[in-house]
Formats: sequence, C-alpha cells, structure tokens
Amino acid sequence: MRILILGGDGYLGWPTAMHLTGQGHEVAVVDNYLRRRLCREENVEPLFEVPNLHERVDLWESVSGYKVPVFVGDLSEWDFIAEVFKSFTPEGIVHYAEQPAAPYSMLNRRAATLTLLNNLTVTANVIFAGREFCPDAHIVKIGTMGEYGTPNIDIEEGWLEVEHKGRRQNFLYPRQAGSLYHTTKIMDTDLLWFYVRMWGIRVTDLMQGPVYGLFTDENADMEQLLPFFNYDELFGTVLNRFVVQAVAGYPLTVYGKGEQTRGYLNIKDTLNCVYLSLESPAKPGELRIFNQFTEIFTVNQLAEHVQRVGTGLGMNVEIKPVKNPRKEAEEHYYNPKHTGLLELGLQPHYLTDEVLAEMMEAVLRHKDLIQHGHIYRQVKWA
Ligand code: USQ
Repeated sequence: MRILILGGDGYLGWPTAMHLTGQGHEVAVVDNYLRRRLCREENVEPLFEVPNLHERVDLWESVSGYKVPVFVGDLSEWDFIAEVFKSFTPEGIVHYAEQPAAPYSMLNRRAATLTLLNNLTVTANVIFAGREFCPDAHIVKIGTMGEYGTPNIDIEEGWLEVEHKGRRQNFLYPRQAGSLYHTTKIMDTDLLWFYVRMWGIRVTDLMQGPVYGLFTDENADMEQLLPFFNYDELFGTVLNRFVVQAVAGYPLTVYGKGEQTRGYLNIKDTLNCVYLSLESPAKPGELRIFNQFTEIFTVNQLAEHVQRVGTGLGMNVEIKPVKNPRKEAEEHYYNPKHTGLLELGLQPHYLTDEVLAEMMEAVLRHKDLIQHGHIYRQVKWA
C-alpha cells in the first residue's frame, strides 16, 4: 500500500515510517519541523539530538534498504499539500501532523492560537486534498482519549446509544476535554465525521492514551534512529518524564493527589495499532473509532513502579507530590472500553520491570544532558 505519513518527523511519525516500510508498504513522510521549532523557542529541547528527516531516511536506507521520500513543508498551505497528494497519491494517510502537547497549548495566547490554527487547518486540508487527489484513500487520524475527559460513567469506544423519550440514536460519545490541545482533537473528529456523512470518506480515528518508550523493533540497534525524547513539562509525557527524573535524581513530579487515571501504551503498540488499522480499513462513509491504550494506571502507580525499578538499579528515587499546574480531576471514575484493536489482532507490550529498566538504562547514557530546569516550570492552566 502507498502510505503517506503526515508529521513523519515526530515522536510517533518517524518510528511509524520505519515500521510500515518494514512491513512491505511504500511510505513517504511529510513534516515542517514545527515540533523542533517550538521546543527550540521554549528552550525545552529533547534529551538527545535527533538527525533531520533527510539524514534519518538515509540512515534507514543504509540499514534496511528501504527508500522513504521526504516532503518538507507546511500542510496548512494548500499549494504544498496539493503538490504532495498529487505526486504521491496515497492509498492510506496517517495523520499525526498536529501540535501534540496539551501543556504547550495552555502556555499563552500565541501557543493556543497556533495549536488551533495548525491542527484544524491541517485536518481540513487533509480532507480536501484527499477528496481531490485520492478520494478512496483511508485516513488514519490520531485522536486522543482526552477527547472524552473523565466522565462519571463508562467510556465507550467512540459512540454512545442514547434512548430519549422512547426513541434511540447512536451519537459520538460525549466529549469534554481538559486542555485546548485536546479540544482541537474533538474539533478534528467533528470535521472528519461531517465529511464522512457528507462525502462518504473513510476514516479511522484512534483515541490514544499517553505513550511511553523509545525502542521499537526497527531502531533497537541504531541509536541515531531513536525518536525525540522530551522530558520537559511542555512536551514530555508523564512516564517518559518520570524515567528521566529517576535517572537525574530529581524527585518524581506527581501532580496533586496523583490519582489521575489514564490508559497508557508502549510506543511499539502505537505502531501496531496504526498498522492494523491500515490493513483492515474503514469502509467508505464510515468513521471507525478505536480506544488506543493497553493498560490503565494512576499517576501514583506509575511513580511507585518507576521508584521500585530505579531502586533496583541502584538509583535513589524520591516521589514528591507537587502543586498541580493543570486544572483536572485528581480523583475520578475511569472505565474506558478498549476491545476494537484487540479484536483486530493487537498483541500488547505491557509495562514490565524490564521495559522500565531498559528505558532507564538508555536515559542513563545521556544523563549528562538532562537539564533540571526543564522539568517543572509550572505552566498554569487556569
Ligand atoms: N502528570 C503528572 N506529573 C507530570 C506530568 C503529568 O502527575 O510530571 C499527570 C498529568 O497531570 C495527567 C497525567 O499525568 O493527569 C497524564 O499526563 P501526560 O502529560 O502524560 O499526558 P497529556 O498531557 O494528557 O497528553 C499526552 C500526549 C497527548 C495525548 C494524551 C493522551 O501529549 O498527545 O493525546 O497524552 S490522554 O492523556 O489520554 O488524553
């Protein structure tokens, strides 16, 4: 299959490109280096330097033999996206091309506007370019479990059947996000759902939980092929942050009560979920939604697990609850369904002591680069 990866430079985009070529697909990547630019502007560079896309593609070709064409440009510009879609004519489109960080979206007005404009304009352009140049292409969009928020009822997989005054109708499951970033993902889903109904496009929307990890089957032997690894408050996700904090001897930053509960997954499972979705695409006129995570943890459980494994490796790991910079429920009900991807064949990689130890050992090799000042800067959400 010809697969176009939008956001192919990112934490998930680049590993996905390698994984899909390894599965025999023809892959091209597109990126405008927005994530790199924002990290530089906010002085929160990832743990180690990562080669640019052209360099990564050359390295990957040298070890695998696969050639991945690169398009560098801004997908919110119509002329650019039209050119890319016209020349590559994808059958599958993996859409990661968004400002991906909730804390960044809450930083200030400029960051909020950038997140809104980028995420919505790119999603709209993907829909329009798909319609014009490859109307049968299947769009696999990365959404987020954060679209649902933390309601006091079970979270279904995308849809909820509502009975009202004796009549029934299936609706998108009610959404109420906790950050502007998550709100743009709700708006993306609404846009996609509108054009699924209007034009019969085919879409899989993956409601993903926080991802952790560095290693995939494709990069394990070559450090230069590793993805970005952010550990700062703006772009780092919680488990990656805790691993770096443990290695740095920085007390683990549990926000508030630490009973915030989310569904997590290993980066290897993200790649498989995208692969499985592409292999059995949504039908024309279908918005298919999967909840994409494999295990549920509280922040306290993650911190205790990191502390136990770190201590076993001879580290001195303290847990120190800090004032929560976010506005979120710190104790809540959480019971989301997640059977769709398992039914498609997902075989989860769970968070074992070995997985955590492997991450800690990798971070240990870069310990000197950890900037303590990047870890907790208290971007207030409200
Ligand atoms: N948290 C801490 N301490 C920290 C960092 C985070 O207690 O040092 C807490 C947060 O308050 C939150 C939970 O850990 O309750 C998860 O935070 P996170 O930063 O790992 O995840 P989040 O900001 O929600 O966003 C991440 C990704 C985003 C994805 C989302 C899935 O950046 O792209 O959409 O995870 S979800 O959280 O399910 O919405």
